[in-house]
Amino acid sequence: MRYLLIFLVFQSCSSLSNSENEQCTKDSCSALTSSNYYLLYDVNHGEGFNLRRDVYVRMANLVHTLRERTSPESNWTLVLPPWGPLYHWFSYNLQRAQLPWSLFFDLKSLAKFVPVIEFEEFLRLSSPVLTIPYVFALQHFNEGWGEKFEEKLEIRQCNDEAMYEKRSDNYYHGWFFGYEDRVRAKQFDCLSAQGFVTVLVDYAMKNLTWSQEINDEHLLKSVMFDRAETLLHVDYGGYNYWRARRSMRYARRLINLGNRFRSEYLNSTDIHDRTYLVDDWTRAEYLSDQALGGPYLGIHLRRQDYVKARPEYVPSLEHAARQVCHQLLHLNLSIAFIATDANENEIDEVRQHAFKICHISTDQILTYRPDGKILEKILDGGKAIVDQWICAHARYFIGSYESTFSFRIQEDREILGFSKDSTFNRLCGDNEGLSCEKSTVWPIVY
Ligand SMILES: Nc1nc2c(ncn2[C@@H]2O[C@H](COP(=O)(O)OP(=O)(O)OP(=O)(O)O)[C@@H](O)[C@H]2O)c(=O)[nH]1
Ligand SMILES: [Mg+2]
Repeated sequence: MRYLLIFLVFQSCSSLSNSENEQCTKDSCSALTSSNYYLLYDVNHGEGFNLRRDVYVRMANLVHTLRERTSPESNWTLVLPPWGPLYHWFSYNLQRAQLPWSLFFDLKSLAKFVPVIEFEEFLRLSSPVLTIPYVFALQHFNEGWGEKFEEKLEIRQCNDEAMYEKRSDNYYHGWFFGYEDRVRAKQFDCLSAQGFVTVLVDYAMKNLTWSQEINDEHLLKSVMFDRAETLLHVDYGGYNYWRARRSMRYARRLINLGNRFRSEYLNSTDIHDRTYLVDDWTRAEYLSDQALGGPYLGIHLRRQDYVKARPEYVPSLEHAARQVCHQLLHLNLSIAFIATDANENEIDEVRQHAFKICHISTDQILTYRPDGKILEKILDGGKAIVDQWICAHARYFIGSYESTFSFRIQEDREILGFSKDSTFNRLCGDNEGLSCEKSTVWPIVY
C-alpha cells in the first residue's frame, strides 16, 4: 500500500497531450522541490557512435529546458552514459565497455552548456549500490503516429520484451551500462512517447514525486530514460541545438593527434587554413565562410554495413576512385585524405583504380592509421574522431549519403566557418554518375 502512495501520481497526468495540458511552471507544478536532480539516459544498443552523439544533443537540451523551467531551486545534472560495447568497435577483437566520455570529449566544454557528470562519478555518490528511483523505457505508440502530429506520453505495456526485470528483492534489474551488480531501479515503466524530448519536462515536473521513502533511503533524486532516441530534437538546427553541439569539443589528445597528422602529411595548419578556434566556444563568434581549409580533398567513405544498407547510394570502390579523381582535378588539388571504415584491401583497391583512372600515385591518397600503442589509448572512438577532425579541416569535403558520421563532420565544418558549397557534398552511387543531389544543408545558428 505504501508503495502505491509513493510513486507516480498518475492522475490525469500519466497521459498527456498538448491540447489537454497546460505547460508546467515551477509554481504550478510542485513535484520538484529545491534539490539536486540527475537525469540519466541510454540509447538502443544497436545504434552507433554518431547517432549517440546526436542523442546527447537532444538530452542536453532536455536538461537545459528543465533547468530553465525549474531553476534556481532545482539543479539538474546530465549523467553521461558510458560508451560501449559498440557494434563497430572491435579493435583487438575486444568489445570495450564502460568507457568514460573524457576519452573522447572535453567535459569542461560540455559543462558550459549544461552540468554533466561521468557515470562512474555519479556511482560514487551512492555506494555500494545505486538505486535509481525511476527508470522509464521510452517506446513508440504501437498504433503509430496517427493522422496529425501530436505530442503525447502514456504509460503502456512494454512493446518489447521487458529490458528490466523485477526480482525477489522488489527492485528492477537491467543492463545499466554493464554495472548490473551495482545499479538497480525502484520503479520501472514503459512510456510510450511521441514528439520532442521536451515532452518529458512536464512529465517529470508533474509526475515524479520524491517521496519520504526516497529521502529515508537516501536515494539520489534521479530519473533515467532508456531508448532516449525515441524522442525528437526540440529545435533541430536551432540556437540551442547548435549551442549543445558546439559544446561537444573533442578531447585535447585527439585534437593534437589530428593536428599533428595535418601538419606532417597534409601541409595543413590553422593559421594557413584559417581554421583557428577560440578555446571557449561560448565566446566564439559567427565565422561566415572565412575558413580556407588545408590543401587536400577530404572524403568520408562509409563501407561495411552501409554497402548493404544503402546499395543505391554507396559507390563501388571504382566509382569512389573516379569521384576522387574528378574532384582533385576540379579543385586543382593533389592529395585526398580518406576517412573510412574500409579494410586495407579495399583502400588499396581504391588506390589502384585511381591510378588507372587519373594516374595519381598511391601516396596521394592518405588514410589515418595510428600505430598499436596509440590505438590502444584512443580506441576506435578516438580514431573515428581524429578521422573526422582531419576531414573537417579539408579544403573540400565529400561525405557518404545520410551517414551520421558524415553529418558530424559537416557540423564541425559549419563551426569552423567553411562555405556550404565546400561542405554539403556526398559521394554518388554508381548509377548517379559524378554529380548527384547534395546533402541537406543545416546551417549553423548563433
Ligand atoms: N575511424 C573511422 N571509423 C569509421 C569511419 N566510418 C565509420 N566508422 C566506424 O563506424 C561507426 C559508424 O557508425 P555511426 O557512428 O553509426 O555512423 P553511420 O553508421 O555512418 O550512420 P548511421 O548508422 O546512419 O547513424 C563509427 O562509430 C566508427 O566506429 C571512418 O571513416 N573512420
Ligand atoms: Mg550506424
